[in-house]
Amino acid sequence: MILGHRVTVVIPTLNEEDGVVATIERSSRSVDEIIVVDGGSADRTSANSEALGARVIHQLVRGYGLAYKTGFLAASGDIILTGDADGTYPMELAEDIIGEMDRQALDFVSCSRFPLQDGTSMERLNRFGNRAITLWASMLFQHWFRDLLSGMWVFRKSVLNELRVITNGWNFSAEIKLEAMNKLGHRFGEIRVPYRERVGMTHNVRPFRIGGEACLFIFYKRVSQLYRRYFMRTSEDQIRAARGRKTP
Ligand SMILES: Nc1nc2c(ncn2[C@@H]2O[C@H](COP(=O)(O)OP(=O)(O)OP(=O)(O)O)[C@@H](O)[C@H]2O)c(=O)[nH]1
Ligand SMILES: [Mg+2]
Repeated sequence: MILGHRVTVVIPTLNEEDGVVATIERSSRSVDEIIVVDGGSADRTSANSEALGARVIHQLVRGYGLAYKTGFLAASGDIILTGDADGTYPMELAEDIIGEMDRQALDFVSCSRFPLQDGTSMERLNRFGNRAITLWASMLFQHWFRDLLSGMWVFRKSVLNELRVITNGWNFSAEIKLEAMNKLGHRFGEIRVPYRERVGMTHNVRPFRIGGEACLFIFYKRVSQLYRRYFMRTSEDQIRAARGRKTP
């Protein structure tokens, strides 16, 4: 338990036998559960995770977003904390972040890597891509995001009911934050955290394709949101309107 909350850590993995060890070892001893969702690793990722006490779920269908959906369904905590299995995110800061979340009455926190504390922790191309995509989303959605593609989020599991996250691939990370910002309003916030250099080799070998797809997806998301707002009122929108909240 952390500050009275039951906390589940969800970590997606694909061939991260070294990184997953660094990630689990850095997680706070006070978390209640660590779920590793493995996308079919051919190395010792699963064995290393189990040896450190994590519960490993083998994903049936590949995909970064699907891994998270699988992990969220299995999580028993009332707070979920996520992070890449490559030792880049400060999992050890769970207590500080949850404390801040309670203080600010936030339901979804995205842990921003920017401004980078250590300039060498992220390759120049990655830094440019992350910044450019974040700026693109900020302009389209008229909300100043600091880091749309951070892989570390801390949120109350109950808010998942309010979010409509349709993607199962890499765009899941952008979409869950866009949804949280739109649907939760002031209950969404970004908190700056330190970011470290990756442990183990990268598997994300197509940055231009992934970056291009992210830009198109963000555009699609904005257009579909505006379309729903002006032309299509779903029962979900009606319920929200009846509760007196702004339609996203
Ligand atoms: N379960 C599962 N995990 C995945 C899949 N694809 C990627 N991952 C994991 O998702 C996390 C994020 O992927 P990364 O390769 O770190 O992506 P990135 O942070 O954009 O790239 P780096 O800067 O190289 O770290 C890592 O822990 C991967 O192992 C998948 O299909 N299934
Ligand atoms: Mg990573």
